[in-house]
Amino acid sequence: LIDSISIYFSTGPITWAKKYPIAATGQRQSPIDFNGENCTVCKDSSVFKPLEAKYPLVINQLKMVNSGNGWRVDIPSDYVNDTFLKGGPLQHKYRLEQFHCHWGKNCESGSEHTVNGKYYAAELHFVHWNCDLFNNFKEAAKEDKGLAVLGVFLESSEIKHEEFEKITSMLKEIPYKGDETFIPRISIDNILPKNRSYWTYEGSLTTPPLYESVSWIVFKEPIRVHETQIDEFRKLFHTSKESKEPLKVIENYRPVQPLCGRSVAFVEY
Ligand code: 1SD
Ligand code: ZN
Repeated sequence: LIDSISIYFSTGPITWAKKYPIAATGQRQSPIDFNGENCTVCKDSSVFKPLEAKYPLVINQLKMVNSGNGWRVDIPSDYVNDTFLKGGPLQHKYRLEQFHCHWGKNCESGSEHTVNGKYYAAELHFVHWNCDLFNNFKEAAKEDKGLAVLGVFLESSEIKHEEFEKITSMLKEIPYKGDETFIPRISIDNILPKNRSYWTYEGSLTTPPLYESVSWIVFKEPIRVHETQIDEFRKLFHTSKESKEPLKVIENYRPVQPLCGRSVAFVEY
């Protein structure tokens, strides 16, 4: 079946090094594995200040697009100033730009970061840019300390995640690349895990141009969503409506990259 060929082999990670040499030569590429050997545990606030993430209570009319590599939700400009991520490993204040997701061909893999070599079914990325040093996301995206991405693992379960359903129920409206729709009303806080323990390290974008500009903060506690909610992701097309060779986004995660001597902190709450 032509529509079930993974984009991994057509436009995915194994094809990147040719056009983006940093994929092979970079010293701070993402994602990575988190494990007992490479993490320093910080149990108190002596190393970092508390992490503070603030999002509007509810956001109305959030635009969601099929980017061709998955779905992406853009934060409307009138809400951007009501968002911030600061503290923890961050020396500056960051604003939320968008969030998106990575997944696999089944729930056995799909997350980008792994824990002791184990994959979660999917991984959400909340992409923030440094508003102390830069004027906008685009400027910040290529610079050291430019971006902070908050990662949230998705674990497949038997229970439907009600808030997350506000996203998954709208995916049928954006089957093809370039399609757009609006999520009527959502609360970002309700799709974040309760426990705020996290791993943090200095890394990169996980997709081209793979800029080494990201301070990663990945929550340890996954959110639990129903398997059928993740199934909806795999119905999205990588191609536009007009394409004669339709392909679906059934796998859009990058495999783990070498640590290259970087330190990883695990901050426990
Ligand atoms: O994969 C996303 C990519 O789609 C884009 O959103 C980029 C930000 O410019 O971020 C990467 S990622 O590193 O957050 N996966
Ligand atoms: Zn991502």
